[in-house]
Amino acid sequence: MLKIDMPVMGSVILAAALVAATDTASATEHASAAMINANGESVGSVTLRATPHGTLLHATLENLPAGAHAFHVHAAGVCEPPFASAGGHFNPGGTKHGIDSAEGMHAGDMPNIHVPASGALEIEVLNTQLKLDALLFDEDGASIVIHDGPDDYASDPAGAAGARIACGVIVQ
Ligand SMILES: [Cu+2]
Ligand SMILES: [Zn+2]
Repeated sequence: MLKIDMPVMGSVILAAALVAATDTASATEHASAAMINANGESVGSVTLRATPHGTLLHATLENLPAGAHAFHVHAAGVCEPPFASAGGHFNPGGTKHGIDSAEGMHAGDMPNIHVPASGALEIEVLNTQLKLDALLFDEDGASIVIHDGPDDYASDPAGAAGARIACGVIVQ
């Protein structure tokens, strides 16, 4: 049995090495998303930068309604109003939604943003579960989505955050 298994194991290891090489090739240090509202108007941008501890997002936003809004990474890179096209939350781990959930969270889950009366906001947030790799940049891409209401950090699958009011495709 051992004589048969050895070559099989060798090819499995080779296949794993090829997959790893492919992943490395498609990983990137920087990415960005141009954010649009449901009318197709620009509401700013988000840059994403790989760090040793996750992805640092830097959002420079304007013309948003004041108040608390959910801020997520969604699984599809398609932003056609009303942005259902962006799919669900980016969730490569197959976990449940929510920063407060013991069975969570999604890699796309992030803290709410709080827009002041001016409608403009600049923030940085570190997403320790997000990597700018081939999982994020898969065939259908990924996006950043801002919701009308805040994420309750618990309700599966999307935090009961209401309508999607802004979206941006993440591009390398
Ligand atoms: Cu969302
Ligand atoms: Zn989620």
